[in-house]
Amino acid sequence: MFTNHEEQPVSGTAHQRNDIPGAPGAEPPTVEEPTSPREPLPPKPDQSGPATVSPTGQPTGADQADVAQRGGYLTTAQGARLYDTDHSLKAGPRGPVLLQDHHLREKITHFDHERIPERVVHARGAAAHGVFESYGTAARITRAAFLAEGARTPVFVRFSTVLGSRGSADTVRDTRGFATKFYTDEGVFDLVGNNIPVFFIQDAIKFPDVIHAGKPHPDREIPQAQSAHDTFWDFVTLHTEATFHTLWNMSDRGIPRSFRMMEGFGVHTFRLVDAEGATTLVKFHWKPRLGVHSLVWEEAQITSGVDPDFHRRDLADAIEAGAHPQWELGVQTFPDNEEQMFEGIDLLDPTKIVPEELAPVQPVGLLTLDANPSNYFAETEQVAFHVGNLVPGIDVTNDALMQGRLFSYIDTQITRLGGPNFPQLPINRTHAPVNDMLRDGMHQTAVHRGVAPYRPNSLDGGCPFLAGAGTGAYIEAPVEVPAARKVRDAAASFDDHYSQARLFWRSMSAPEREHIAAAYTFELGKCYENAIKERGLKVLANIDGELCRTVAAELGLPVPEPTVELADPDPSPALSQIGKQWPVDGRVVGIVVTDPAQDVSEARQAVLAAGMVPLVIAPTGGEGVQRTFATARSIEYDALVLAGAPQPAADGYGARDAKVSDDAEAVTDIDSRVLLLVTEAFRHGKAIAAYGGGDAVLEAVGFTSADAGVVGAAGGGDAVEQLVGLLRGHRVWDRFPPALGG
Ligand code: HDD
Repeated sequence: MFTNHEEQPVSGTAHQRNDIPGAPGAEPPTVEEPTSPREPLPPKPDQSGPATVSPTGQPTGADQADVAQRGGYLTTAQGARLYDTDHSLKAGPRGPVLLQDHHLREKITHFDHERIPERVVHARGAAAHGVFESYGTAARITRAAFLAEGARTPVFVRFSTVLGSRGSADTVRDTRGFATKFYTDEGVFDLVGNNIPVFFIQDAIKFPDVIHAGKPHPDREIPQAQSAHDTFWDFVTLHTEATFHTLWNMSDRGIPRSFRMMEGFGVHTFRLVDAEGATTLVKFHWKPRLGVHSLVWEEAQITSGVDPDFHRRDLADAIEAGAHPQWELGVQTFPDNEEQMFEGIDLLDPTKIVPEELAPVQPVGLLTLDANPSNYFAETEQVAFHVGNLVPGIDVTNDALMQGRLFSYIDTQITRLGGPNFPQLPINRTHAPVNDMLRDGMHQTAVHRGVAPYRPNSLDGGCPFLAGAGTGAYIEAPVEVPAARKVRDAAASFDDHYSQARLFWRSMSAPEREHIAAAYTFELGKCYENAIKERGLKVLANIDGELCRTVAAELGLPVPEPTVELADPDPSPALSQIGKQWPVDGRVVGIVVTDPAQDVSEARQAVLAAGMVPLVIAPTGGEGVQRTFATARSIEYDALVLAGAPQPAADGYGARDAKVSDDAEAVTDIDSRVLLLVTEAFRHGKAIAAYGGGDAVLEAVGFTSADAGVVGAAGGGDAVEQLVGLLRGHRVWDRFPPALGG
């Protein structure tokens, strides 16, 4: 049998390239799109990269827009115009491909090298551009120019998970990275923090070990992006300094609702230096304007399958919609005394917090993320953070974790970004003039002038000269180092691995405690080795007896005795996420209609007026419909409006087909996907409002307006008004059973 293609005439003349545009005999294009070549639109203001100065501080003369995607015609990398990019150059249409096809070779060779190694940790991330506006309140303790009153500094922020590969899911249980690059006039300052204020380990020398334990097992490379496996729990139960960080991971902080709703922490204690050289120790905090909110575990798991890009999409959508996320930067301040302790807490131990009730967080500026990256690879993937990127007025301390980081970040980029010139990549370029004596190397893009990259010299006019304190030099704080013997050891205070974990537990509300116990039960329950589960319970016994008993009962294992004396520290209310009221900006409200043509403009307008996002969910697509019963899943919505009486279910989606309920009488007529949507939303503590017959759906699954967070409404506007009140508390917490000390 012949294919259509084989039936085509294959005579030489017919196949001479007379389809080359403009060639003699060329046919006019038969398709309407694309139209004639035209200049592409200029980049949007938010899409231009950071200022393009060369590493010598000179304008490069080649703005990014000048070298990428310019002009209407396709070209080679060398700028030669192309007439075809879909066919290899062959000896006849059915003949072998010719080695001389330079376009083919250029195209495939470049493609073969498109990927770079992913980050060894924090591989999966999303980022945004923004601006940091300083209040000036930190100016009394630091000379950093970007913290002076009214200073505005461009920033780039990358959020990430730690353990998963680049292609893993967003909503896994993990620590989140929160790394901020401030392009200050005095050089780049990077605040490379996390959404958890403490770390697993106290000394950087253990970092490879904790990461080897957390990453997938080396034999089968499973599980991906999970801590629920033997090697992770083996490590954190043998290195009990990890207890506090692990407790944060098992709490709701390990599954944030959104990057926009996470706190950020610099973790280490930093040293700020004022204009006179006086020093203050500080811990940095980012406080989200929208509050700190989390998913519930089942929601996080479903999301990993339904929308693995959930956090990435949420951040980009919010920024595109103009709902620019904001955080206040704040500092806790401590006197820089010889002990570097505050109220008995060792400030050099990165596994310890200082409760906010002891040292309030003082706001020093506002971060607003207002522009999405134009190109994921160029910006989000190639951005290189480094704890050692400091500016005058901000210095490091002797925290052994921080000290190791000062080496690691610059080193890792050599492998990841292919050489030492990664600071020249557009996203990494400082906005301050650069005048270094670093030369050559892979991917050098600067054309350095002069002959004397050394100093002093007599050939390049003596340049460059050294700056001093009066001319903006970065001068390390002249801190005394007490006489000491070289040791591989840590201070005795580093041995306390439990008291702050207990403080955290005691600060949690009842539903938060229940979630923590469930998380330990799940994670330890996923381990194969009983010895690891038993060791995990021993750690829990040293945090709280009730927590330990609850998890032990679920695991079917005996309850161990604590090995330390359990003190009763005062709770720190600031650690709990529940009980406050927050803005509802950017929250997503699903409006379920039973007919795509149904008018829900009142409800939509009310949602928009409240600064939230309405998504209309209908049985099928249609004008004004954003989701259908086939594409909607509860995890996407913070609240639901059931607008209108249900219609008979489509074939195959009756509740009986889906086994939603045994009560076939009541539910056979309603689409099982809607019933699933509502039952999941209810189980996840989401507010639900019904009007215009929508309460029939509630009845079918056994809910009424007597249930917490379920409201009957007079119409769309009323429904949304009631939902807003409920959404301010994030979830309907009364639906979660009071447990564990509640
Ligand atoms: Fe790290 C990346 C945060 C300890 C070594 N780290 C990385 C990122 C964040 C953090 C947010 C992603 C940056 C980005 O978006 O590109 N890391 C932390 C925090 C720590 C910490 C808050 C403890 C307080 N890290 C830490 C130690 C070491 C590293 C102790 C090594 C000794 N971290 C790295 C790294 C990474 C990294 C291997 C991977 C990719 C990169 O640096 O650029 O160098």
